[in-house]
Amino acid sequence: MSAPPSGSLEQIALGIGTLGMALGTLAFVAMGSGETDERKQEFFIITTFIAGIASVAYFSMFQGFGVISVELANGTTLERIYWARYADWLFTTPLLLLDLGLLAGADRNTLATLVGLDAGMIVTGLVGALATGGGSSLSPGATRIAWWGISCGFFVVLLYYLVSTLSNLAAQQSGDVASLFSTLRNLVIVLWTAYPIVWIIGTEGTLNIVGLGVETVLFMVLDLTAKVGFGFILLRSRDVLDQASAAA
Ligand code: RET
Repeated sequence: MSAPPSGSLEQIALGIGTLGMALGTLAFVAMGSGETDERKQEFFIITTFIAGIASVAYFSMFQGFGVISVELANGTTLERIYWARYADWLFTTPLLLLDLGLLAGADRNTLATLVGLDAGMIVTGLVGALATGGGSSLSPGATRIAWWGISCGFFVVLLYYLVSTLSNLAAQQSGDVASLFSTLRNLVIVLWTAYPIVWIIGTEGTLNIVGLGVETVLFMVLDLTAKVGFGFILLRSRDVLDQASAAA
């Protein structure tokens, strides 16, 4: 627990994030309310939870909960590290992959592999965000960057699964499903790749090329697009979801 966000840019970004996620959640509830097909309901339920979890995470960060100061072994203090992001991502990124996996018609093993790689990526990213470098032969900065590298390792394998196994499965689906899958997969590849970049150039990576205000804005825009934008593209395509669930 810590003080509420100090800078106004940080505060505004977290406020917009909270509102955007809450509106997204309500919109997805409304879009799914008339749905009677159980298979199609899965997509609505998963996507609503993605936005719902993020609304709560953003509201907590907006209120100053979920942020911690990290004292590095060299005496520098990183005043505000938002650990709440990782709590959000730990649940929501596997759910996003579940949406994509169900669309592609993936089996349990493929889904479990994707979720496992994803959890590895988020948890090692969290370790990097909290690492002090104490007890390490590396400098604090290098220690944190090493964890970033490990997390990126999980991410690269995850991307490989998306473009190979999952894309091959999706290619066996109807033309509409395959094309919706590739739109969403490309969106995921581009947006998700931006996260490690923002992390490393922001406060977590200790490079401090961008300050916390700008970093918070960038994560907010990415989070809204990767969750609410992704959700709208997926859920507005009802007839395509019909075909996806008919094939499952
Ligand atoms: C971290 C740590 C550094 C290395 C890597 C990361 C990847 C994070 C990703 C997050 C995606 C979040 C999404 C949220 C949705 O709203 C954890 C920043 C590789 C890919 C999609």
